[in-house]
Amino acid sequence: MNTTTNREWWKEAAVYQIYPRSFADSDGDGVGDLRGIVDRIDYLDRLGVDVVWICPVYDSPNADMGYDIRDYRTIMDEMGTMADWDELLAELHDRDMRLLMDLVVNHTSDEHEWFQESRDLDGGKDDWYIWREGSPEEPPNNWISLFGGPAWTYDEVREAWYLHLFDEKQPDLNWENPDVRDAIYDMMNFWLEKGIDGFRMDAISCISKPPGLPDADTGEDWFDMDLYFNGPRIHEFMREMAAETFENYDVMLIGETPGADPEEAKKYYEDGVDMVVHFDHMDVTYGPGGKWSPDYVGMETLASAGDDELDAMLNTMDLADLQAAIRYWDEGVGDEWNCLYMGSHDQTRAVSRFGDDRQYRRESAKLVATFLLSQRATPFLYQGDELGMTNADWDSADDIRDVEARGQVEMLMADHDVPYETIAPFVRNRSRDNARTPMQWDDGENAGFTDGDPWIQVNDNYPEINAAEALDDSDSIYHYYRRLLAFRRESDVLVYGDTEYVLPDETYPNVWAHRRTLDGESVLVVLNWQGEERTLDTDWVDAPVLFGNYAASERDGATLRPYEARILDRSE
Ligand code: TEU
Repeated sequence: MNTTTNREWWKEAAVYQIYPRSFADSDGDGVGDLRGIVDRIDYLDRLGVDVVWICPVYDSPNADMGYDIRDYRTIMDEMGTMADWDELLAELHDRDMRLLMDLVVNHTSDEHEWFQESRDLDGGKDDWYIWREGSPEEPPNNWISLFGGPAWTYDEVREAWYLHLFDEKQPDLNWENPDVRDAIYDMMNFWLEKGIDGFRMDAISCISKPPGLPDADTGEDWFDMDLYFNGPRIHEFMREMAAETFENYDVMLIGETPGADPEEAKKYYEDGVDMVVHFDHMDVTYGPGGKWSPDYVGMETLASAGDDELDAMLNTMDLADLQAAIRYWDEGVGDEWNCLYMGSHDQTRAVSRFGDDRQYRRESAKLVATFLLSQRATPFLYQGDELGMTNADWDSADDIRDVEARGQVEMLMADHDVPYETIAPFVRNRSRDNARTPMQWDDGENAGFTDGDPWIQVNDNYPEINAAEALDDSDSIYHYYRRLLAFRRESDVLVYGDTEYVLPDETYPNVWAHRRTLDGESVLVVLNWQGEERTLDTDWVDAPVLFGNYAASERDGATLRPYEARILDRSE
């Protein structure tokens, strides 16, 4: 049973994720920057978040928008200078807020000097990446990249293959080599010494590779990537990293661990990681075949159906599956801790995916907020979700900036022999670019994001959906998040309480309910996850409402309005 005896600041905290490139541009080059964040800290402070995680701002050629690092100790020119970064940290700390940096150490950019030295056999770093000799016609094994296409590229300079689990411009580091590990630990200590409050460890479950790099199991339309994750030396590496780096600091550590289940997660916790990022609740909205398989909808339907219909088809969700995923992780980690997010820079927009971004945008975004902030997990808010920002239309393939989406779109067009227009609705519901359109600050040009040409298109709906409008409107999604964050901060039961899962069931397949209980206090969270009213025949639905997304005057006893969310007082 949970009690508050295991109190930790990072369990009570709310994290706000910033994608710096798309947050705020202070110098008119069309790319968001550190000074842009500094200028907006009060906005975050007012919202009531405690921790800010910024996606990579290190020097990078931006093949994967900063996740391909050229120099770990230098700030990317477009983002500003180290002095700007120092100021950001100081300004956050002044407000008792903390800063997490992204740690990308499974791979570097191919333009990193380590890789340049490694591809040159006289460079002294032969063994810093994962190289294999062989015919340029035949890759060393059958692995495919997580972004699609082969996981190997033949390097003409060294005349050998190198492994990249992600893009070809992201060669994987060879963690078997102790010199590599030392160089990484050194770099981590550089940032820890600068006073950061933790790391979000990118794709950290990928760093240990299986000996001999055997072929993966594969069939006609499936490919098993299990071999890529949680390799045989992963926990040895993590423990060594802990001892050499973060164990010596009071920091928050979040492991992004694709391929981990709760049992595996517990091993990361033993290594010193505080929480892991899991993906099961995201996967529930995809059809059979996974994220980039449109076969269950079919090309003809994609080409002919209307937007509303397609958005619904491409975001199918059985609420019972969502609950199974949440429960699996909540119960699976036992007394340990989870984090939870409904959107990120790698996902589509939360309201478009889990709500209804057309008819019930405001109500459903607030329902998603209530869901996120009422679980036993540290909540991660993604920039713009507090405004109910939505997915965008991607009318032309030239507008796509994301390396994953670009590759997948090319493959889909070639495999199905269709023009881009046929795939466009799929891009609207899958591409990571949806989360990367510029933050909508006001209804001015480029949504107030930049005075220059934005590096990625601005969502057309900024005249209606923007921060200025939201701040002025006490009933906005922003203010709902703000009030709910304040409510959660004061509520031990919402942070630490045990969870009991109540609905959905056969009678109420689209109603979510869960109870949180702690030391005799009890709340019941009920969410009418549909665009229709639903009357509940229970003895609890009209209990006193502690928090809700409809005004008291709009509430109707046992009848829940479309996307209504209530937190009910059920203490004895
Ligand atoms: O993502 C790692 C990861 O697991 C991705 O494959 C993720 O599942 C995918 O983006 C979903 O479409 C991290 C970063 O979050 C991502 O932005 C980077 O592209 C990736 O690592 C490579 O560094």
